[in-house]
Amino acid sequence: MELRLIALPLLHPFETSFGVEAEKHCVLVRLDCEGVTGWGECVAMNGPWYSEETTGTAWHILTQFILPHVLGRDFDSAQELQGRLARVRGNKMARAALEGAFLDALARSRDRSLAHFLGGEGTEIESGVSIGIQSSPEALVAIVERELATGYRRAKLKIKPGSDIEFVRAVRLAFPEAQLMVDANSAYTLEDAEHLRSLDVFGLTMIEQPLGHDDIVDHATLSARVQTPICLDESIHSAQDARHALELASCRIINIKAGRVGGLTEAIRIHDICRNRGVPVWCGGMLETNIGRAHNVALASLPGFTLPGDISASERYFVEDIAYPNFRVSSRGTLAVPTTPGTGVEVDEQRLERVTLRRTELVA
Ligand code: OSB
Ligand code: MG
Repeated sequence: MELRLIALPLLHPFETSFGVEAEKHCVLVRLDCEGVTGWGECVAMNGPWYSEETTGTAWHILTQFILPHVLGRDFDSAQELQGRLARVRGNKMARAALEGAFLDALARSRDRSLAHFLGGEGTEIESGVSIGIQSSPEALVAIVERELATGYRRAKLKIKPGSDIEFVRAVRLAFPEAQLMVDANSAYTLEDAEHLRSLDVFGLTMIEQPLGHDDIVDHATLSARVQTPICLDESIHSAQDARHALELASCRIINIKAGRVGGLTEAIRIHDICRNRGVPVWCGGMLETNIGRAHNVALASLPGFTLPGDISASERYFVEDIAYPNFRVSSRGTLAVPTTPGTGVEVDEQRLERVTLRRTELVA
């Protein structure tokens, strides 16, 4: 087992209601098992702004509590692996990184693509873009124009108080027919319900996570007060959370991120719950490298992912990635699902070495 902390400069700084990211830091897990290698990417960021996990906490939990507990053992399924980790509370992103590496290795050992291994059916996925907060509505319109011209199926606009209604209005006026949505990353409270209701006139597909990062009660109240469907991201950490949110009518759509919910297995459980209830889901993103992006593409190939995901072409994110081939967007706004074994991407060891800040190895 190998753990690496890497730093990759982003092509463009990414601004959300919780801050600006200029450089992507993440922890990567490599598992060498019986002749195959699997890679997993931890989506925890540098600071605890999206969730409480960070690259530092993930490193700590993986090296102290997760990896030593599974090192040298045999597992035939991700369920068995997760069973071994049942004692570990929370730390979903750390846990998901290991499960991702394990599933990549397992799919490779069976000579199957990760997508097929997970039950994916599609040969391509619908791709959307997530656009950070810009300095002016005009600047935002210019970026949306470029992205839609590339072919992306929908544009997600990051919003926060002071950078919301006028920005959305400008984009909607410029692109009357485009599939648009917004993501507030918990920047509002229930007191802003009337304000958020003024978004209803723009025909947005959804408002993502307007209220508290851990809330599902106020979201239910808000959901009843606005016409635009509410989508939850930050608040959903498990299949149980998803079930609770749907029972309370806190949301009508769920953004699924394997990292946020403890791995692909739990992500698929949420997919299944939503599919049974006719609730649409889509695959979120966390500015992943091609390793995490490939895991997302595999997940998004499952049949319940009926809305375009935040899985865009590799070249939107980094000057140079650490795994290849890059994901490219077709003129129809889709990404091809790899058919080669595992995730379908291979790590460029030299490139990886150059961006590594920290490395450790555990040998059975
Ligand atoms: O809320 O969906 C989010 C990136 C980092 C943290 C949280 C979020 C995001 C994105 C980016 O929206 C999606 C992408 O990877 O392109
Ligand atoms: Mg979000």
